[in-house]
Amino acid sequence: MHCHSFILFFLSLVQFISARALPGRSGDAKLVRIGANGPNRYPSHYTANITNSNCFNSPTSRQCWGGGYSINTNVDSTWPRTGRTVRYNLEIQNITLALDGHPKQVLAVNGQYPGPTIRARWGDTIQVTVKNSMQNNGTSMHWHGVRQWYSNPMDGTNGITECPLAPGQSRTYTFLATQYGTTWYHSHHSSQYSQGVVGTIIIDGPTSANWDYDLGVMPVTDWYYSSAFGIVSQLSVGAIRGPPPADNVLINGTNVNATSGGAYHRNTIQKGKKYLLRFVNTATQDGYKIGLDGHNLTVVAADFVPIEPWTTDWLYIGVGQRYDVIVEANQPIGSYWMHFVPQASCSNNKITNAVSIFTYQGANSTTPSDSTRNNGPSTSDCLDPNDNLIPYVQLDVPKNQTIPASSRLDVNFTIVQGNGTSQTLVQWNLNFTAIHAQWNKPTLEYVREGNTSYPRDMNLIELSTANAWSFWVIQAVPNLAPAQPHPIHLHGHDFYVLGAGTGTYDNSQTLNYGNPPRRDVAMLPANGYLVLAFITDNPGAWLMHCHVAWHIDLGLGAQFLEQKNKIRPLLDATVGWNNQCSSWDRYDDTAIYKETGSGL
Ligand SMILES: *[C@@H]1O[C@H](CO)[C@@H](O)[C@H](O)[C@H]1NC(C)=O
Ligand SMILES: *[C@@H]1O[C@H](CO)[C@@H](O)[C@H](O)[C@H]1NC(C)=O
Ligand SMILES: *[C@@H]1O[C@H](CO)[C@@H](O)[C@H](O)[C@H]1NC(C)=O
Ligand SMILES: *[C@@H]1O[C@H](CO)[C@@H](O)[C@H](O)[C@H]1NC(C)=O
Ligand SMILES: *[C@@H]1O[C@H](CO)[C@@H](O)[C@H](O)[C@H]1NC(C)=O
Ligand SMILES: *[C@@H]1O[C@H](CO)[C@@H](O)[C@H](O)[C@H]1NC(C)=O
Ligand SMILES: *[C@@H]1O[C@H](CO)[C@@H](O)[C@H](O)[C@H]1NC(C)=O
Ligand SMILES: *[C@@H]1O[C@H](CO)[C@@H](O)[C@H](O)[C@H]1NC(C)=O
Ligand SMILES: *[C@@H]1O[C@H](CO)[C@@H](O)[C@H](O)[C@H]1NC(C)=O
Ligand SMILES: *[C@@H]1O[C@H](CO)[C@@H](O)[C@H](O)[C@H]1NC(C)=O
Ligand SMILES: *[C@@H]1O[C@H](CO)[C@@H](O)[C@H](O)[C@H]1NC(C)=O
Ligand SMILES: *[C@@H]1O[C@H](CO)[C@@H](O)[C@H](O)[C@H]1NC(C)=O
Ligand SMILES: [Cu+2]
Repeated sequence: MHCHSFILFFLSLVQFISARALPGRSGDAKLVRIGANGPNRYPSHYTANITNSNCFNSPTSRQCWGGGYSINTNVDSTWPRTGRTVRYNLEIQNITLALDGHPKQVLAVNGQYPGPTIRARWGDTIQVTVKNSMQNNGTSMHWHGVRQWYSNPMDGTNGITECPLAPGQSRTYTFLATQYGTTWYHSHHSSQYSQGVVGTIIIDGPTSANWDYDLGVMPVTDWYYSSAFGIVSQLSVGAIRGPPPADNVLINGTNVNATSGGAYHRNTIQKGKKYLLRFVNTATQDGYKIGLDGHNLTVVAADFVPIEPWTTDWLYIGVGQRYDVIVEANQPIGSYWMHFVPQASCSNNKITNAVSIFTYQGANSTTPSDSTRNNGPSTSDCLDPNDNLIPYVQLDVPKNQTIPASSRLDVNFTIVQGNGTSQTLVQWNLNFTAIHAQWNKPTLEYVREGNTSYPRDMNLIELSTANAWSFWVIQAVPNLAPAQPHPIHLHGHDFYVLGAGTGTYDNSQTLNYGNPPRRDVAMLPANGYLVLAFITDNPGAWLMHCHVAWHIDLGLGAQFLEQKNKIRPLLDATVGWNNQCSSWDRYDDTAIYKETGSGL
C-alpha cells in the first residue's frame, strides 16, 4: 500500500474508533505511532523512544508517558482515558487573612489563598464541588485554559454558560483532562477573583526536557489592600482615572510588606539537580519579567502547550498566562533571589522588584548576597516571546490568508459623560460594544429557548460551521483608546497566534502559518494588532476577553457561539443547570449587591 493512503486508512480507522468513544475521543496509541513516523512530522530533536510502549516517564525520559502516549501526542485529538476520577471540594468563604502581614478581607477558597491545588493525571476526570459560603456574592468557577471539549456547560462563566451560584448553594463541575500542564481556576463573577477566589491546577503529563523534581506551582499576583470591587466601581463611574497602584506582589500567596512584616517565599534546591517550576500569572492587572539570579530558565511549556525547550534569563508572563520552566541547580552553593519585575506599560504597582529566595542545601546563609545578581531585565516590555514559543507537536495553519474586514474586532474606550441624573460610564469596547453578560439569562439559556434575539451588548458572534478555520484580528486602534497592551484570552480553545505587532493590521504584514505558537492567552501590543486563528471544533458559548480584571469588568470582551445546534444535548445532560438559575433568581430578588459592569 502506498504510504500516504496507508496513513489515511489508519486515520479513518482511528476516527471510527473515536466516534464510538464520544465524548472523550479514544486515545488510540496507533494514532501516535502514525504521527511520529509520518513524513516530516517531527523535528530532528526527536530521538527518545517515546512511542515505544515500554517507554515510561522517568527523570531521564520525561518525553515519555506510557501506553503509547508521549510529548508527541497531539492533545487536540488524542488523550489517554484513565477511567480515574479525582474529586475536590472547594468552599468559598468571606474571611480575613494577613498574607503579607497586612490583614485584608479575602474571599478565600477553603480558608486559604491561593486555594488548594487541584492535581490530576492526563486523561483523568476532574470533579469539583464548589460551595458558595459567602453571604452577599454569587460566584461561578472557571477552569482557565481547560478546553472543555464537548462540555461547555462546565466552563463556569456566569452570564454565558450558567447563572451565578447563589449563597448557600453548591454545584459540581465534571470535566476531562484532555490537556496536561499547569493552570489555575478562578471566579468569573465580576472582579471577585481579585478578592481571592483563585487556586491552581496541575495535570501531570510528559515534558519536553528532563527534570528531577517538581517544585509545584508558583502563582504570582498583584495585591490590593482595598477592595477590588470598590476600585472597579470607582473606575466605572470615572471617580478615579485609572486604577491605583497595587500595594504588593504575592508569590505563591506570600511576601514581605512595606514595613517588613510577612515572609518571603522560599524554595530549597540541591546542587546538580534539575527542577520543574510552574509559573502562573494570577494577577488583576500586572505583567512580570521573571528571572533567577545566576541561573537560566529553560521554558518547556507555554500555557497548556509543550514547546521545544528554550533557554532564557528573563521571561515575560502576562495575566492568565503560564510557563513551565526547568531550573538547573548548577551554581555555587548559596542563596539566590528570584525576581518578579512588574513591567511598567502593563503594570501599576508600588513594588518595582518583587523577590523570592532559592537556597541550595548546605548553604551558609538563607539570605542571598547581591553579588550574584543577574543584569536587570527591561522594565517596560509586555510582549510575548512568540518567536521562541515553538510547539513541540507541529500543527500548521492554511497559508496566505486574506483576513476580511468583518473579522476585525477593534478595541476602543468610551467615557459616556453623566449629567446629574445619570452617572458617567467608563467602558472598554470590543467591536464598539462593551460586553454585558446577563447573570439571570446566560447565553446557554438563549440556546435552550431557541431564542436568537440576542441583545447587542451580549457581543455575540455566531460560528455555525463545524470544523472550520476562524481568523480574527484584534486591533487596538491608536487614539481611540489609551495605549495599553492587553492579554487576550479565549475559552474553549488553544488559539494559534499568527502575528502580533504595532500599527494597524492590513493584510500586508507577514504572518506565521508554520507551527505558530498555540496557547490560550496572548498579548495584544499597545496600539497594535493580534492575529489569532482557531478551528470551530468545540460546540458552546465561549468568552474571549482581556484578562486584566478591570478591563473585562468594563466591557473588553466578546463571545463566540459555536455550533449552536450541538449544544442542547450538552445542556440537557448537565444536572441541576436550571435549578441554579431558579435559586439565583430567588436570591437576587433581595440581594444587597446587583450586577454591575459586564458581570464577568
Ligand atoms: C528504542 O527501543 C529499541 C527497542 O526497544 C532499542 O533497540 C533502541 O536502542 C531504542 N532507541 C533509543 C534511541 O533509545
Ligand atoms: C506588615 O505586617 C505586619 C505584621 O507582620 C503588620 O503589623 C504591619 O502593619 C504590616 N505593614 C503594612 C504596611 O501593612
Ligand atoms: C463579607 O463580610 C462583610 C462583613 O464582615 C460583609 O459586609 C460583606 O458583604 C461580606 N461579603 C460577602 C461577599 O459576603
Ligand atoms: C461582593 O461583595 C462585596 C462585599 O464583600 C461587595 O463590595 C461587592 O459589590 C459584591 N459584588 C458583587 C458582584 O455582588
Ligand atoms: C506553593 O505553595 C504550595 C502550597 O503550599 C506548594 O504545594 C507549592 O509547592 C509551592 N510552590 C513552590 C514553587 O514552592
Ligand atoms: C545560560 O544560557 C546561556 C545561553 O544558552 C549559556 O551561555 C549560559 O552558560 C547559561 N548559564 C547557566 C548558568 O547555565
Ligand atoms: C560556609 O562557611 C564556612 C566558614 O566560613 C566556609 O568554610 C564554607 O566554605 C562555607 N560553605 C559554603 C557552601 O559557602
Ligand atoms: C503563499 O504566498 C507566497 C508568496 O506570495 C507564495 O510563494 C506561496 O506559494 C503561497 N503559498 C500558498 C500555499 O498559496
Ligand atoms: C441625562 O441623561 C439621561 C440618560 O442619557 C437622559 O435620560 C436625561 O434626559 C438627561 N438629563 C438631562 C438633564 O440632560
Ligand atoms: C468607542 O465606541 C463607542 C461605542 O460604539 C462609541 O460610542 C465611542 O464614540 C467610541 N470611541 C471613540 C473614541 O471613537
Ligand atoms: C428572547 O429573549 C428576549 C431577551 O431576553 C426576550 O425578551 C424574548 O421574550 C425572548 N423570546 C422568546 C421567544 O422567548
Ligand atoms: C461588529 O459590530 C457590527 C455592528 O456594530 C456588526 O454588524 C458586526 O457583525 C460585528 N462583528 C462581528 C464579527 O460580529
Ligand atoms: Cu485589557
